[in-house]
Amino acid sequence: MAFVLQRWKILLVLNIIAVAGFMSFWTKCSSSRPAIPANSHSNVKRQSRYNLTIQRSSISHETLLKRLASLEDVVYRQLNGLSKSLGLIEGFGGRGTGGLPETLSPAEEANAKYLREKYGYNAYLSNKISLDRSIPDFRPSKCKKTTYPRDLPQISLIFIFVNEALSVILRSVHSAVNHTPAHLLKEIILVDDNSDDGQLKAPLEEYMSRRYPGLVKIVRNRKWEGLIRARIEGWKVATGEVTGFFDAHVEFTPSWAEPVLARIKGDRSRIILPSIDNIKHETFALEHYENSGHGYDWQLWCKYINPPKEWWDKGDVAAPIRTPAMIGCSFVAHREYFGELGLLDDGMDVYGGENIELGIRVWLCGGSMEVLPCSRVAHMARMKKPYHSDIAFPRPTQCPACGRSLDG
Ligand SMILES: [Mn+2]
Repeated sequence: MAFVLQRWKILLVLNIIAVAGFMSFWTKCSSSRPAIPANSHSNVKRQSRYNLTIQRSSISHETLLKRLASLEDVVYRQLNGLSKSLGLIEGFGGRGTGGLPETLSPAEEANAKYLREKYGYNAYLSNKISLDRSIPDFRPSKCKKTTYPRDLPQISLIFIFVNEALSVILRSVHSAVNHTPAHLLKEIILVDDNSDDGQLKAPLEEYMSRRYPGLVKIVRNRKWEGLIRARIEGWKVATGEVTGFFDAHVEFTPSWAEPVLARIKGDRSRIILPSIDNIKHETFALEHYENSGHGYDWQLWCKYINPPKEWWDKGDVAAPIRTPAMIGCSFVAHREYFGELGLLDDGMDVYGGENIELGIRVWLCGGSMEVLPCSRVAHMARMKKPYHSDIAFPRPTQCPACGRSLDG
């Protein structure tokens, strides 16, 4: 009997709690919009506080809508691609994936001629290849097993261009972002050396501000400066501890940045050159170049050179290769150290001289220059360059770093 009484007591208490809870919920709901008489002072204060709450709630509502809109934008970009409005393609897969050769259909070929002559490469095909396509990983196998510390200096990537095809510039930027760890990528700087192509003005700016908000700076030269001074203009606005200089017709590969930044962290006076592979200008196929340094002949033409015997004797094909010269389409230097070296000679108008001049400068100043087989960047050698119709003129004949003539 006592047991049954106890059960009843428990049930009664539970019922009272449930009813009390329901009543308090009902009271709260019905008082959510209280009727307040207007002529009481304290009630006016209460009313204004109430209005403020309403206002606050409306602001947060707006913020919420903005966030939803931006989320919608992200989803739109993922599904349709921001580049679609430019007639370009984002995402993985599609034509030219894996760096395989691609060709145009006869119908496409009819439209390709004009762009090929304008840019010195098959720009029509470039527009049909995804900005995010993959390319082969040509690193020696040892590099793929190497690990690097997370704590490396940040890099500013500087791309220079004049009247380059938009899809080629965007692919350079996409592959840089895709293959550089986010915590190491300080910014991307695009230096426009006074292009007259309308696509490289507002459409480029709008794309970058929406696709990579806050990451990309665009520098516009008011007159044609040439690629040396264009690189220097990019360096002036860079804020990363390290600066990387690239043509805007390159594609990066996985883990290209870590070995470079680790070597510069070890010694800031090293100028580092990723190994270069070739993007064929007609098919956009990738061509593997063997490990090599950079030298030059008596006419000061830069050329690939086989690494010295002692390098091969060490039996480590992943080791850095010390090199007397460089290739200007892709080099990385500690930002402040590069300034201390005197940057590049701003008296040079066309390409080629810097490859030799900076090599002489850095070796004379106690630094060094090396190629890294573990860092690979693919570069497209164009059929023609926009800088001068005759690239043999004018050739560099002076070496300011040495204070003497180089024309022998
Ligand atoms: Mn180039």
